[in-house]
Amino acid sequence: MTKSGFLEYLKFVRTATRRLVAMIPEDQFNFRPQDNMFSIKELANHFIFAESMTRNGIVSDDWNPDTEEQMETVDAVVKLLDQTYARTLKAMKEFPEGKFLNKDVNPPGQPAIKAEVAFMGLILHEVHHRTQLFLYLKTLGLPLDSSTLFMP
Ligand code: NI
Repeated sequence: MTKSGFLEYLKFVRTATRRLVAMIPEDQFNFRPQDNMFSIKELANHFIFAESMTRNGIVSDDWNPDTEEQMETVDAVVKLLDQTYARTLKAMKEFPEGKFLNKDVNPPGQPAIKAEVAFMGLILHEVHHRTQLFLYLKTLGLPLDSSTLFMP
């Protein structure tokens, strides 16, 4: 897929992800369904960190996130999500199409993959954890259904 195709798909995915993150009740930010599972706070921070880590790896071979600071409130995590997305859009717009399709990148602990496959992985990771967040919020009684995830 072309870079612009991926960015369009990320926009579609991100719209619902942001909607869900903004719905997190502040007083449930530390909720976790089981002791061995992410809390909502850890989950939201985790997939935002993963986005900047993967984007930085694709663009500059630096597999570090923009920040490792955990956001402690829902407002702060929404702001970090928006800021991270803006940086991803800027970085990807500046990244040449030819490199997007052909550059080999080396995610830590994994075999080399093409940049576009790594970017696909970034989106897949978000969708995976977004579904997890959806289930957490539904478990807490929020009025969610499939339209929450798939309406533009
Ligand atoms: Ni993950």
